[in-house]
Amino acid sequence: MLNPLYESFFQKNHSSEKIFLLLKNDNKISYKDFICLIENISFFFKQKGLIPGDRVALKLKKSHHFLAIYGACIRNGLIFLPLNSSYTTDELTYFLNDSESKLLITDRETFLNLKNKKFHHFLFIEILEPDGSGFIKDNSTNTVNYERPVKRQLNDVAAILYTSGTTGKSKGAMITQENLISNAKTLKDYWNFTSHDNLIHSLPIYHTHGLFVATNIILLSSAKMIFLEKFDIDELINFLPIATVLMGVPTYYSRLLDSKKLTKLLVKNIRLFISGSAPLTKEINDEFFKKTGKRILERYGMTETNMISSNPYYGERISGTVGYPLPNINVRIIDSFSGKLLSKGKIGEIQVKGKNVFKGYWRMSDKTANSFTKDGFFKTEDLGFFDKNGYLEIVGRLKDLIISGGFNIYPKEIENVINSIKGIKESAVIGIPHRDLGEAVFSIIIREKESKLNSKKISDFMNKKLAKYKCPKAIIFKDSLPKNNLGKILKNKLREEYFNFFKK
Ligand code: MLC
Ligand code: AMP
Repeated sequence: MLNPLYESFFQKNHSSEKIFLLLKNDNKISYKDFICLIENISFFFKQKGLIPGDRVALKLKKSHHFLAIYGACIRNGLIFLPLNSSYTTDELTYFLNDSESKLLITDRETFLNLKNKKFHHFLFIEILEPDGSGFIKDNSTNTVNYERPVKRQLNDVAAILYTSGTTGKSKGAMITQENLISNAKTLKDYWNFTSHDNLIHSLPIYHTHGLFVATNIILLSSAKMIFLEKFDIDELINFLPIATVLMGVPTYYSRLLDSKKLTKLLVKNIRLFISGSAPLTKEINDEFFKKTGKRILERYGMTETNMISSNPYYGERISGTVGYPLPNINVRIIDSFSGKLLSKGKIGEIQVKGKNVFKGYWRMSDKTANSFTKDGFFKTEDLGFFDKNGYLEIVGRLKDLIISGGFNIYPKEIENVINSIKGIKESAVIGIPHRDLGEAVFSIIIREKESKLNSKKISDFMNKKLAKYKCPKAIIFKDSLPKNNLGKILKNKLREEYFNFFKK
């Protein structure tokens, strides 16, 4: 194949009149029109002088243009680099510098905010307005793009997705063509997707879940998506009767359960409810089953590995577990101290090997080396065990990570920002249970003696520096933090102390 990923996901739908996306106000986009848009953008990239391997960053609201830019990057061998649309200018500057992106496609406001920022390299910025006007329309030609897709190997990097890290510095996970093709094929078969499916898509598309899991499976199956700008419970409920599959984070299901409109009749056409990105509690899964008669299928994945395990489509779905390792993916449980392989029932680190596992972290060879074992397994830093029937259960994390509504937040990054405020002595950021978000960010702050800082001032500062979802949902002031003999903050103790804070 000339360009395996492009051919598998996009080229195959080239002349299909079938609907790919159902948008707001009953607007529809066929596969044919979608591919035509990709070809236009691909032509523009070529004219701009972008060459294979160049990084193309995107900070945009969700739209079909976003997906077409993904396709055009794959077509031209460019590395697709989607970024959270709520990142602040400081966060964005880090990603653009670190990745040495050649092109950023963004909205007008971000363009203006970046005007006086310094970059380590030459960066083009193109504006794309929410209605699609901007560089695509300005440069669109009605001529057909006769250039063939750029030749790519399976091992070539197709995308870089940034994931935060324990040190507070984000790492770019390099995802290859093979990672994406192998995982989408596996999931399509495992979850029984066909061209008749109609997926409700209300996830963000800058993360593995909404972009690779949802979109790639639909493209591969030549199926349809009800493509919603964001998660909105009323909109979702309106579309449930005409959809066949819903993919979401646990918050979707807890919010659905809160709605009086959730009935067996409403979801009668849905053949599959999938949950992932964060733990789905047994209570939510069981309550959902009771109310709808449908058992949510929980699966487990990571940016670095795509999807790792899933409850079965046909067999029994066990709530509280993330199912079996997917076909051709090797999953093992290792004792993190001795490095020994553990048997069923024993808790240890989940390690993964297979075509789904990423190539490494962008320009961080030490971090990459530390993330793999000598025999090539990726260390997830998630803790779990296999039960007696071979179902994987996740019980905790070795990494100091908070998962809030499916977004990953590393406390260190938040603490660094809090501690940089004049008048703050130290701080601890923890995740505590929250019914809607699963976990919520919570900060405990120690001020300098004379400091007059209040929580409003601290919040205002943080909102300028960090994307909103990372900012603490509550700030508490204390005189001191509990520490061990080595001076390390005892976060477990704090988690215990504030466990019920959001339940009040
Ligand atoms: C929004 N806010 C959040 C938040 N989402 N705060 C904490 N955690 C979150 N997840 C904040 C906003 O900044 C805003 O702040 C306020 O909450 C309301 O914003 P909103 O846009 O109205 O939020 P809402 O619609 O309620 O969003 C909740 C959500 C959303 C759960 C629908 O967060 C979401 O779509 N999550 C999905 C994340 C995801 O796709 N993860 C996949 C990662 S890939 P303020 O202060 O302005 O009120 C991965 C691998 C794998 O993990 O296995 O899949
Ligand atoms: P990310 O780095 O955003 O890709 O998030 C990956 C992390 O999300 C994993 O390492 C897990 O900790 C967590 N995760 C994903 N799916 C699940 C799940 N079904 N249950 C529990 N944790 C999950």
